[in-house]
Amino acid sequence: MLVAFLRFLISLPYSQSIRLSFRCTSIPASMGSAAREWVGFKQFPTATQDKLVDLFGKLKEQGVNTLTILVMGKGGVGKSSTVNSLIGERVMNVNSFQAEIVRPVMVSRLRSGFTINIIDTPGLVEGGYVNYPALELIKRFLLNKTIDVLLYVDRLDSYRVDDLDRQIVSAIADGFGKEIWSKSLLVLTHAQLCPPDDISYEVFTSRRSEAVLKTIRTGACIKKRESEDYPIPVGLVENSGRCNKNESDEKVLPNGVAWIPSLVEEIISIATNGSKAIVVDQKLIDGSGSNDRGKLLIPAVIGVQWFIVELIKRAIRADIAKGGRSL
Ligand SMILES: Nc1nc2c(ncn2[C@@H]2O[C@H](COP(=O)(O)OP(=O)(O)OP(=O)(O)O)[C@@H](O)[C@H]2O)c(=O)[nH]1
Ligand SMILES: [Mg+2]
Repeated sequence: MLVAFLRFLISLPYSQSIRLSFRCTSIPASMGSAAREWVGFKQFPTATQDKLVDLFGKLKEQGVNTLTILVMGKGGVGKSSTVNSLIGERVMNVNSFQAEIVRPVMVSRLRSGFTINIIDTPGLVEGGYVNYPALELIKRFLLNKTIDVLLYVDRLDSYRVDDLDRQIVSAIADGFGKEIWSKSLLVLTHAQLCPPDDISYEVFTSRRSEAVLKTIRTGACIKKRESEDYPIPVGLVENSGRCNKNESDEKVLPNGVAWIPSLVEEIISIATNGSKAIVVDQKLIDGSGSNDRGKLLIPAVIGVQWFIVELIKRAIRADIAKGGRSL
């Protein structure tokens, strides 16, 4: 028992170093594809196209010709499906049963001088823990890019939030600075749902949204004043081909909202909300996130471990000496 405990203690710095070296492995960041003509745009119903032309036109009036959207969230929540829905093309593979992408992918589309970049990313949870290597990959991929909007994706039809959700939010804040949350939109997929018997769709969506938003505020340590200055909007999304449609053939939610133009409107309102876009430079990548701060604690942790091991060794030696004498 004692020997096993000693082994465990001695093994800690080793396992830690494995984890760090994995995190720091430099994998060349793909720069993503160059902007192609946005053919998927024409696949949207005319009513949606008209609304989008109007929205992008307003952006261009403000001198904004490019919009870069980062999509993050746990695995399987519908990140890639949402990218496909927004682009109107099946650009990302979607899989119900396993993780589909292992590194970030940027999709760029060009329409009438306006470029939309959407960066899809691997899920941020692996084996029940925050997937720090994935987060590191995402950061490196984003080097020299500017993020206008973060879509933080989760599911509307999950009923609970737990500590892992808070940890993910916290890891994003540590990795990119908590300011990234002032550029974020909470996207809840699977929004064509039937709520439990006793509550309406509106009440269900607002309760679920508030639960996730509260977790974001706690996880990213967002102060009340900050959350009032830059409230995080919520966008409801239904990616399924079975999504109901209105008379104009637009995909609509149970509350009647045509969600694609509505989501794009929210995205644009965040991009132009007055808070600074997130510039991912080398400083931010090398930055002093909590994990990097954690690295500074490693010598202290190793020191304490060494001290404990020495104490235990001495106790064992004393024990053996005592045992020897009693024989
Ligand atoms: N009904 C419904 N299914 C959805 C929705 N969004 C995604 N799905 C399904 O959920 C599964 C996972 O979707 P993905 O888009 O691959 O999820 P992801 O977050 O990209 O997953 P990873 O890349 O593995 O992290 C697929 O079977 C999708 O068809 C939605 O809004 N409604
Ligand atoms: Mg995906």
